[in-house]
Amino acid sequence: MNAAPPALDRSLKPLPKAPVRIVHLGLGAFHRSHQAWYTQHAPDTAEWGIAAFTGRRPDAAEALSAQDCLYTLVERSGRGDSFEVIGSIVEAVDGANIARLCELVAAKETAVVTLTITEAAYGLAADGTFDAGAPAVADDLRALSAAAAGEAGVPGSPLGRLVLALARRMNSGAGPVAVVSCDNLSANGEVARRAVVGLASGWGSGLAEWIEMNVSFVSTSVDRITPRTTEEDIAEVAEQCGYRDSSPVVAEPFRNWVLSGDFPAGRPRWEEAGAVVVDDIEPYENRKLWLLNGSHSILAYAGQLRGHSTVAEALADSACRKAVEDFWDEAAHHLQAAGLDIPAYRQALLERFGNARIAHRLAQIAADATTKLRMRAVPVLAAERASGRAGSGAALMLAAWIDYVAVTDDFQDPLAADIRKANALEGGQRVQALLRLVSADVADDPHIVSLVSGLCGTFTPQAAAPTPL
Ligand code: CS2
Repeated sequence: MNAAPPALDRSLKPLPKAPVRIVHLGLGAFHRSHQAWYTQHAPDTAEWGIAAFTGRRPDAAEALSAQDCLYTLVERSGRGDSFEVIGSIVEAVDGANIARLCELVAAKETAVVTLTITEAAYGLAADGTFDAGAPAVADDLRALSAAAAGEAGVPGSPLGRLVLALARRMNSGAGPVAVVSCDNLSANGEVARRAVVGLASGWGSGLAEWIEMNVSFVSTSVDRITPRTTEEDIAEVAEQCGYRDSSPVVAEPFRNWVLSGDFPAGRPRWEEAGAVVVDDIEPYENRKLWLLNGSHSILAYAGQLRGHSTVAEALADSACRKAVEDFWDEAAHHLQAAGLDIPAYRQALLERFGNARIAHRLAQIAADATTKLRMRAVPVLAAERASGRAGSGAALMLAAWIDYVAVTDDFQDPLAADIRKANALEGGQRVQALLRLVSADVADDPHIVSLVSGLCGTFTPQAAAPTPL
């Protein structure tokens, strides 16, 4: 019998441990395939270590800590896999360890706080504003005001925790810092600012003002398809690399990072690893959110309705592919800025989505629809209607979601209870109530409600195998 391979640690891969200068909230696969990769590949990587905090559970931090915070990035192309050990995360911490978060954010050496906390964690109302009345936000506002008064108060959300930590930074005199949202939201820096400043009102005593003066909120567009790691991936790393890694991460070879904003306390030279720094991020953000994420949402709902479970399978179904291409045609009308090269971007997406070696689960993409559709379908629909066209491609994305929630109860969404309530209604009323959870403007337009109602039923479950193109 073969002996088990040794566990991955720094004796196997002697990567230097850089000092913590970046604090990250949301230690998940995407952070590890994206920002940690860019930090490792920056020329000044030896000066920039990341302390990454988990969200709800400690598991990922425990697993990573047990192997010196090293892990394998499996870059999976259509032709094969390549393996690289990433060492830019130097500390992995349970998100509930608020004392450590405060200590690190309050330290002078910390210059950057990055976020991958999911779109749903920014406390946005359906109209895109910060929702102080949402239950989780209200709890955090109370916890922050208790903490400010010296009483026991521990915010539960990542941004609530960040605000507590920023209060410590204000008091420590460590000076300005950059907060960099890496979630798929348009104007994510501005959204993060609104949420953080909104929550800081719970603390009182000048924190919101200090944040306005000292915290730079950087907007970014982030891209790298990173499916959930499977047991097979773990076994493959053991076999190919000759060590045991409990936490490898699998990603496509493609990666992209566009950033816009100030870093008052410095940052790694990410641009030398391929990141792009721009003055106006909006065209890049829209290109990515509409063309990539929008078509992902179409494939997630239409694809599952037609019996598929991965992006590559759904794209190989001509009915799903047509819906994607129609939506892209619509979105392209509103992506006219110089240098966007939409035809090349679309072609690259077809190749990326078609990489069948990446098993990107549609069920994973289908989560948090109400927040995602607001960024992916609604702006294109609004722009199309403002240009005098129907916007059927974007409306079909909404219709596919509406059909999807009719046939499954197994969905994750911040508004899951409201979706279930709306689902109990019939016909046009049901469609309108569901649309209202995404956007009041959409739900209040009778033409859109009837357009979407008419498109419901487009994707019927298919009995046969996907139609080859
Ligand atoms: C996906 C994204 O789950 C989703 O909603 O659309 O995670 C997508 O894979 C990434 O944004 C790719 O960069």
